[in-house]
Amino acid sequence: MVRPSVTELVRRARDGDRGAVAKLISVVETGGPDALAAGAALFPHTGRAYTVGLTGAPGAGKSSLVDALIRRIRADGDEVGVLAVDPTSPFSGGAILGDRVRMQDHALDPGVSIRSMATRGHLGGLALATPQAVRVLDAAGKPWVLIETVGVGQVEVEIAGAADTTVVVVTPGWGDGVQANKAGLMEIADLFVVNKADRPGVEETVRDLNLMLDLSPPRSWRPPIVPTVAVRGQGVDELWEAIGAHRAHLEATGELAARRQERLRRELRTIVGARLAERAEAACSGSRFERLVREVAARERDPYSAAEELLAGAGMRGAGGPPAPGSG
Ligand SMILES: Nc1nc2c(ncn2[C@@H]2O[C@H](COP(=O)(O)OP(=O)(O)O)[C@@H](O)[C@H]2O)c(=O)[nH]1
Ligand SMILES: [Mg+2]
Repeated sequence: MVRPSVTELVRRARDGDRGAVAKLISVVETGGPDALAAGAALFPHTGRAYTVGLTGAPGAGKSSLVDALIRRIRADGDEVGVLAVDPTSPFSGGAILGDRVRMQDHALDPGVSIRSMATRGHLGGLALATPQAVRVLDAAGKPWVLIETVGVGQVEVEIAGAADTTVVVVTPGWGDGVQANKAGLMEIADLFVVNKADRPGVEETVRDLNLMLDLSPPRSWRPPIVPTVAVRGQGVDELWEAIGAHRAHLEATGELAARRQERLRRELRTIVGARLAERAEAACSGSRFERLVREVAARERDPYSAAEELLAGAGMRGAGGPPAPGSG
C-alpha cells in the first residue's frame, strides 16, 4: 500500500513543487518503507529525463561546470535537475555544492532543482539511492538531470557511469600522477573535459588523453576532449554541443535504449544483492547464530551444516554443501 503522504508528495512533485521534490529525494535517500512506496509511485512517471554525469577529483571544477551548464540549459528554456553526490561525506545538505554562493543564483529559479546526497542511508547505499533520486527529478518533469559525483574510485564509477552521458572532468597535469582509478574513468568516459584551461599544461593533458584513448579498445564513439574555463564560461557551448552529439549518437544507433536496459539489469542485481545481504546479516545475529558458533567451535558440527540451518531459519535454501572444487 502506498502511504497517502508519499502519494501526495509524488502528486505535488509532478506539479513541479520544489519542496515536494526535495522531500522525496530525502525519503528515497533514507530508505525504508516510505522509500519503497515513493519509488513505486514515481516509477510509472519516469523514463523521459536525459541524465548527464560529471565526475572528477575534488576541486577539478565540476560544480563550476554544472553551474555553467544550468545557465546554458535555462537559456534554451528547459528545466533542469541537479544531484550532487558525495560518496566521501556522511552529511548531505550541500557539502559538495561547495560554492553554495554560486549555486544560490539558481535558488529563486523555479525551473532548477538542486539537491545533494551523501552516504547516509540504506544498504546498497548511494549506488541504489542515486537512480531513485534521479527518478524523482524525472517524474517532476525535468528533461535534463545533471549528476555531480566526487571522484573516489569504484563508487564514483558506479554512480557517474550510471548516466546516459558521462563527462570526466580533469585539469592540466592529470596525466602526470599515477591514479589507480584512471582505467575505470577511461572506461566510463563519453567525454573528457580539461577544465582550468587558463592554466599551463592543457596541450600535454589533451595529448596524454588522446594517447590513452588510442590504447583503449576501440568503441563506436570516441570520447571528444573539450578544454574549458568553467569560471569564465569558456568552452561551455562546445561542451554542451559535445553532450548533444553524444546523445544523438546514442539515439541514432539504438545504444541509448540498450544502455538504459543494461543499467536496469545492474540495478536489479544490486537490489537483490543488497536484500540478500540484509537477510544474511539478520540470519547471522542473535541466539541461534551464537549457539551454532559454539557448536562448531566445539567440533559438534561442521560450518556448512550450521550455515544450512541459519539459511533455513531465514527462509533461504543453501547450496546443499560446500562448493565443488574449482566451481568458485
Ligand atoms: N583558474 C580556474 N579556476 C577554476 C576553474 N573552474 C573552477 N575553478 C575554481 O576551482 C575551485 C573548485 O571548483 P569547484 O567547481 O567547486 O570544483 P569541484 O570540487 O570539482 O566541484 C573553485 O575555487 C573554482 O572557482 C577554471 O576553469 N579556472
Ligand atoms: Mg563540487
